[in-house]
Amino acid sequence: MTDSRHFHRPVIADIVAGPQTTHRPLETEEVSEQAISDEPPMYRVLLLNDDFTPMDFVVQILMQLFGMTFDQANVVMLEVHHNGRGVCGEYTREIAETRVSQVNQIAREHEYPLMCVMERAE
Ligand code: TYC
Repeated sequence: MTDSRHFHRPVIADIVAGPQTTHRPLETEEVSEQAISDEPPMYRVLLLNDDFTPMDFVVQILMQLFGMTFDQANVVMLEVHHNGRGVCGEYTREIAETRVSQVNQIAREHEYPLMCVMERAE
């Protein structure tokens, strides 16, 4: 004759607590170590201030090359104008390099000294 009290039957509390292992489900905001190491390094693309490039030109660059709205572009342009530098966006290395080249090439074609650079993000 079997005494069922000696066997552990799952009860509601067990189901709510989940499996008692060292692993637990990730919270929605968490990212696993594996996922982080799989991500490519990111680079910030920055515009630098100068005294000669027209504000309108900078705004057009931010809209055309960085997909900003007119309002977003004005915020970033004024950030650069007042603080010396501002972030256009964060990209993987090749995309960041392409954006930097495009900005610098267009600026040179218009004979403006506008400078665009990139740096590793975090
Ligand atoms: N300082 C420039 C001016 O007064 C405007 C400017 C803004 C230039 C941003 C470069 O990245 C820049 N005309």
